[in-house]
This record gives sequence, structure tokens and C-alpha cells, in this order.
Amino acid sequence: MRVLLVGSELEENLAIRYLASALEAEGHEAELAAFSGVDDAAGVARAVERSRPELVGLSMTFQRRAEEFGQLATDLRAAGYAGHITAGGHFPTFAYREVLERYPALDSVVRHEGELTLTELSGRLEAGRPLDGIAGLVHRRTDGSLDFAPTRPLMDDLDAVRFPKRVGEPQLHMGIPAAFVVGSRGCYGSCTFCCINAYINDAGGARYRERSAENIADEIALLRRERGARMLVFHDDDFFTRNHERDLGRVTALRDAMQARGVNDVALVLKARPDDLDEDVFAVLQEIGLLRVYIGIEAGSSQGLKTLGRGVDIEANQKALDFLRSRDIYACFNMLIFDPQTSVASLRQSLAFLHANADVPMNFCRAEIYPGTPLHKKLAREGRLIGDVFGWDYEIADPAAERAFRVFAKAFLDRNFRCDGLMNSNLSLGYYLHLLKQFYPRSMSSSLRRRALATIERVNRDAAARMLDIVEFASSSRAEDPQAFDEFAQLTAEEVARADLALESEVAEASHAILSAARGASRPRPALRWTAAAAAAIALSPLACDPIPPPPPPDPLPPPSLHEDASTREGQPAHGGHRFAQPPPGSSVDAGPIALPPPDPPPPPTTRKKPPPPPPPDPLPPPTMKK
Ligand code: B12
Ligand code: SF4
Repeated sequence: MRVLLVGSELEENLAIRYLASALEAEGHEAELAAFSGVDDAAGVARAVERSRPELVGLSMTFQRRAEEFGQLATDLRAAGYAGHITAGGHFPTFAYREVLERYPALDSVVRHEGELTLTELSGRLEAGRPLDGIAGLVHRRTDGSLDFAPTRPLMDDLDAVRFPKRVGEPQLHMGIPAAFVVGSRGCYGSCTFCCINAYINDAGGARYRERSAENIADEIALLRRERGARMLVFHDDDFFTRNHERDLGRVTALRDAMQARGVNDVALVLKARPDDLDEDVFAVLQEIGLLRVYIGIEAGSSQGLKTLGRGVDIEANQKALDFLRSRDIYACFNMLIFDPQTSVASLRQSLAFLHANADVPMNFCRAEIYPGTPLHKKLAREGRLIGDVFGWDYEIADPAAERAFRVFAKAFLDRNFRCDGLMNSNLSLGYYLHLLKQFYPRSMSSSLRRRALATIERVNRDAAARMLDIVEFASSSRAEDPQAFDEFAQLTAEEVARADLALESEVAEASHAILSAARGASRPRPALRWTAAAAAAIALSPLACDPIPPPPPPDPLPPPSLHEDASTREGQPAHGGHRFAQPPPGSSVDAGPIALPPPDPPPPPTTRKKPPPPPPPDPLPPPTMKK
């Protein structure tokens, strides 16, 4: 059966790549199409017309984009597509009923992990057999009723899962080919804004599953050999388990397995919780080439940490940043300074934290409400949800904090939520600096470093100071006067916009200086970090008979604009061998400012409706906060 898998391609979409591999293992044909925004709809329609798939699968992972995917399905039907359309990913896993009710163009939703369910669905469709009872599938019967099959437990042996099918050019990070990898699925945390635990509990299966070090190293060696990948971005929910001994065993085994395969010139990017950090574990990771840690700070106030169920205190957050700073690892974080219980005092505490750590690239926003999360259940119980599941809104309980949020949402929309907005560009600047240090060390200079760090700090201090002004105003009696409030919000928005212009150009110039320095370097350094003794040991090991072939020709560095048309660049190896149905936007150009995604903006004010009556009390027990 021919299947077209459609997903967001802000970077290599692993969901559709894993699904494609699973389908091909069962003899189906799988093609991929990028749908990173509504502008890609025509490309998807062309792919459908050309490939004539019998099944189209939409990776509707993100709540904020669910309606775009629903509209895409509707448009495909309007254009005459008559095959089966299914959707999967985190959002429809929880909101399957609402998704199928709102979009009649969709025939089914695959809940939780899709490898086995989608393959079974394809087999049944091919054989013309009824779809009732496929574990993990909710589908629309011919009479319009929905069939809810039981969930499918998560796969327990991740080593048995085929590697994702790699198609499209690798994304370049300052000229370095990147690859995205998942080494484990699940997490031991219990954060109230996150749906990972509900996803696992709902499906049934182990809370945390990991691939063996050998299995991960096999995939990494393949990526290094066939796609020249040197920047390995791990998308594990949490790379660690908070059992330092276990983590040490795991990273040591990974280091050894990579060495045994001759992979010794890569950099790692991963996510960690503050309570994950351990000297010994990080010493090994730095030996492998750890470059960036996306550290889950999430909140900067005691109230915020409690409401978000982080299980750590401010001191732990501070210690984590100090730890990464002392090791000169690129750390960055996002902070949910607003949540349903935020108070003026907690805002002040969060801003003091941001101010004290202004040297660390960061962004900040409000906690949004995703289906499946404990926070969603709590607000539903309390009758505080406004709008619908496609974009819940809420009011912060403290009126002054809510006023501060409303000014923030107006004044900081562009700065914090645009992909190439100031905060995201500032995050990229920090990343460039560390890429330069690790891959082009001869081009690194103390003046470049000083300039970048001073710029990062200036941007962060500006943000914290402006936010503090907003908080001061919002907690004053003047803010209760609607006219004074509107005037202040308007004035603040104009001032922030003016400051953005100046700061954006500072960030652009500092980034440009780093990129120019890298361009001046003849080629990225080989980055052999292991000692000669270790190298000799590898040479004697049995696996050394299958060494990595010489690396691909020097990686072309991006031009200053960072958004060069890939077709104009020469000497780009054609990797993967498969034609992407539609070239993933930006995949063969430098990732530039999307090195980190901006947070979800709050839903636009037009979605504000009267809160629905509170639903009946939640029949489920309250989420366990096991630490
Ligand atoms: C990588 C990633 C990203 C990448 C996106 C890469 C891309 N595709 O373009 C980046 C870093 C850009 C990103 C951004 C954001 N992300 Co993100 N991201 C992830 C992360 C960590 C891993 C995704 C992944 O590759 N998983 C590995 C694959 C194999 O698993 P999977 O995606 O779950 O897919 C399986 C099933 O879900 C299912 N499935 C998925 N799609 C389909 C489709 C079909 C047809 C079928 C049958 C099955 C199926 O089968 C797959 C194989 O088993 C997930 C967490 C997670 N555990 O998945 C969060 C996650 C998806 N992100 C999330 C969020 C909130 C965001 C942001 C809004 C974050 C922010 N900054 O505020 C932005 C939004 C981006 C945007 N513009 O829309 C939430 C989504 C919650 C929600 N309901 O909306 C998640 C779940 C994290 C979380 N803990 O809450 N993200
Ligand atoms: S640490 Fe918290 S936010 Fe991160 S994946 Fe685990 S539960 Fe989700």
C-alpha cells in the first residue's frame, strides 16, 4: 500500500520517519511530505496528486497546529482525495473525539505510538478488511459512529524498533550537519503542564524505556557515515533518569560504543532536569563532545515550581545553571513565568532569577494548557478553562498578575514568540558561540566571546527590567483604571518595539561576527577528543575493522544571510537517496534562528469565550507526584 506521511519539518521529523521505516518493513511504500505551516498545503496537495497514496497520515502532534492539519485534510477531500486519512501524535492521542467530530475529512486517529497500529491499519485497508478493533485506533464507521478500540501498550523493546528512515538533506547548524535522535522514550518527572506521563499511563507500558548503548551507537555511526552528521541532537524527553549511577553506566557505555565504531568528532545536544546534573556523568558527556544542554528551569519562583510540579526548588535551579556555567557548556532555558496561580510576588521572584542569570540565553512565556496534562484536568475541574481544546485560555487567579500577563502578551508578542524574534535570535547567538568554540576553535577569540556574552546579557537584562516595570504598574491602583491600563499597554508595546530594533541589530552583528570568523576557518576541526592511548585501544578492538570512512568534504559554511536557497549551493552531497515529496523548508540551509523554537504564544484574545460550566469531578485519582 502507498502511504504519504505528512508532518512538521522544523527539523527532521522523527515521528514520520519512524513510521515510514515500520511501514516499509511490512512491504508498504512510504513517502514523506513537509507541512510546517499553511504555506506548505499546496505542496502536500501536489504530493498526493503525484503519489496517489491509498492512505495519508497526518502528524498532528502540536495543539497549536491541529486546526491547520484539520483544514489540510478538509482541503484534500475538497480536491477529490478519496483514500483513508488518519492523524496521530500527542494532541489527537488525547483530543481524538474532538478532532474527529470537528473534521469529518478524517477517517481515524492513531493514539500513542504509531509504528504497530499504522502498519496494522495499512494491512487491513489493503486487504479491504473492516477496521474495528485495531488496538490504538479510533475510527469512523460507515454509519458515522466512532469505534474506540482499546489502547495499544507501548513497545517494550526499543532496540527492536527499526531506525527512522532518513530522507531530505541534513539540517546544517553553522555549517555542521545535524541529526536528530531519540535514545529513550518517557520520563520520571511529573510536571503538571506536560502530557508525557499521561501519554504513557494511558497507553500502558514502562514509564521510561531506553535503547541500548550499542543500538544508539550503531545508528550514530550510520548517521556519521552516510549523512556526515556531527551535531547529534537527542530528543529524549529527559536524557537522564536522576539515578546518577545508572546514568553514568549508560553514558560510559555509549562513549565506549561510539569509540568502538570510530565516531569521535561529534557534538551532543540534549535536555536535562536540574536534578539530573552530576559531575561524573557530565565528565563523560564532555568527553563525547557535549555542546548544549536545554536545561528545564521552567519556573523561577517557589510558587511556580510548586504549581508546575517540578519537584525541585529555586536553589536546585540555580545550582544547575552554576554547574553548567562552570563547565562552559552552552545552557539555555525557557521559563513559564505565568501560570494559573502566579502572583505578583512570584513574578518578582522569577524576574530576580532571570536578572541574576542574565548571561544564560533564555526565553519566557505563560504555561499553556495541553490536553492530557494534570494542569488541564485541574483547570477543567475548577471551571477555569476558556475556549476549547484547540487552544485553551485561562485567567490567572491573581488579578494583578493577570493584568501583567495581558500587557506582556501585547508588548512581548513579537520579541518572545516570533521564530526570528529577539529572544530566539539571542538563543541562537549563544549557540553560535559554542559551535565556534567546539568546531572552529582556531577562529575563536576572547573579543568575540566577550561581545557575544555582553550582548546576550544586555538582551536578557532589558527583558527582565521591562517586565519588572510591567509588574510594578499592574500591581498599582492605576492599573485598575481601564483607560490608564490601555495607555500603559500601548506605550509599553511601542517602547519594547523600539528597543527590539536596536537590540536585534546588536544580536545580528554579534552573530554575523561569529559566522564570519567561522567562514574564515578552512574547515571544522577534527575534534578528536580522546587520548592517543584510547585511540590505540580502538584500533586493536574487533570493531575497528569497520572504521568510519573519511569524513565528507569540508562542510560549506552558511552565507551571512543564513537563508540561502539550497539550490544555489554547490558540492552538497545528495544524502539518503530518497526524494522528499516536498523539500523540507530550511533543511539544507543553516538552521539559523530556529535553533530553538519559540514558545507557544497565548491564544489570541478572539478565542476568549465564556467559560463552559465545570465538568463533573475528575474520576481519576490525582496525579502521583513520585520523585
Ligand atoms: C522534537 C520536538 C520538537 C521539535 C519539532 C520537530 C519537528 N517535527 O518539526 C521542536 C524542537 C521544533 C519542537 C517545538 C515545539 N514543541 Co515539541 N517536542 C519535540 C519532542 C521532544 C520529540 C518529538 C519526537 O521526535 N518524538 C519521537 C517520535 C518518534 O515520537 P512521537 O513524536 O511521539 O511520534 C510517535 C507517536 O506520537 C505517533 N505519531 C506521531 N505522529 C503521527 C502521525 C501518524 C499518521 C500516526 C499514525 C502516528 C503518529 O507515532 C510516532 C511513532 O511512535 C516532543 C516530546 C515527545 N516525547 O515526543 C515534544 C512535544 C511534541 N513538543 C511540544 C511542544 C509544546 C512544543 C512547542 C509548542 C514548545 C514551545 N517552545 O513552546 C514547540 C511548537 C513548535 C511549532 N512551531 O509548532 C509538546 C506537544 C504538546 C501538545 N499537545 O501540543 C511535546 C509533546 C512536549 C511535551 N512534553 O509536552 N518540538
Ligand atoms: S521533566 Fe517534566 S516537562 Fe520534562 S518530559 Fe518529564 S514530565 Fe515532561
